[in-house]
Amino acid sequence: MSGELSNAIVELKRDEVAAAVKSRAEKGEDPIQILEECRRGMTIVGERFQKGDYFLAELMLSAEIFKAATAILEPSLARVRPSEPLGSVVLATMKGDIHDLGKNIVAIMLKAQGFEVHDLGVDVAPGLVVDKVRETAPDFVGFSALITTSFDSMKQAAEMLHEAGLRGQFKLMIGGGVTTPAVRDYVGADFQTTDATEGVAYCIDVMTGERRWSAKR
Ligand code: B12
Repeated sequence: MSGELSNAIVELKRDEVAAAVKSRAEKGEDPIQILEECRRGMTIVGERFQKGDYFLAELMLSAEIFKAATAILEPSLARVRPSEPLGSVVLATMKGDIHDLGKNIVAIMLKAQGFEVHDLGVDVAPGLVVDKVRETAPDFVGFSALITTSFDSMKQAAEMLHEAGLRGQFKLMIGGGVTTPAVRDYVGADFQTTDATEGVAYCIDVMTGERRWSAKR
């Protein structure tokens, strides 16, 4: 069973992916596990693109297939929704980067856990983040990065937030396929992950006062 869904993504079998995701979700399988299999398929699509076996058209088709899978899973991902907001998060994919599939999953999962999410979208100028932080005083700012050229805009935003005297008021987290602990340090972020579940757990831990993540770093 495992691997079949990833392969169907890699082979760009739109209907097969949708049918498998739907049937597994209906059987009550963990939606995060299903998404993780889809994400693995997307990584292989990326490798094929890098090797020149796939072109932009295939990359775009894979994104559509993944988006449809997320839409099928959204109701089960968003099932838990406490009434009291647990905290708030400003999310963005920064200037130079238009990838948003991962960011959108993080947004769905954060909302499901009771966080208020201000999603600024993609290709976001650093100044817009500063404005939104000033306006909403969030507990977290999260940047999603899939392309290395956005590292500098994430860093610039962090520096601008520092200069505006706002940086001490929230935790800065970064995520997305190309991020690493070294990128976290370059940007000046507090936390980095390539796993939405870990990112959400970090936010919950910080809000509930458990700082076990800082011990892990
Ligand atoms: C789909 C895709 C596209 C789609 C994006 C559609 C969309 N709406 O997002 C399209 C076709 C538009 C695209 C365009 C391009 N792409 Co592209 N793309 C991909 C691909 C195949 C999958 C990315 C993806 O969505 N993965 C699935 C998601 C769910 O995974 P994820 O983002 O990592 O998210 C998970 C976690 O990381 C985490 N997470 C994500 N963000 C955050 C944020 C926070 C705060 C937290 C806590 C967690 C978190 O949560 C998610 C779930 O666990 C990757 C390959 C790869 N290895 O990833 C290439 C890839 C990212 N693309 C690449 C490139 C080169 C491009 C283009 C430049 C191609 C071109 N020549 O035009 C353009 C870029 C344009 C731009 N300026 O951004 C390269 C980047 C190389 C690099 N090192 O910089 C990659 C790696 C492919 C490759 N191997 O060459 N792409």
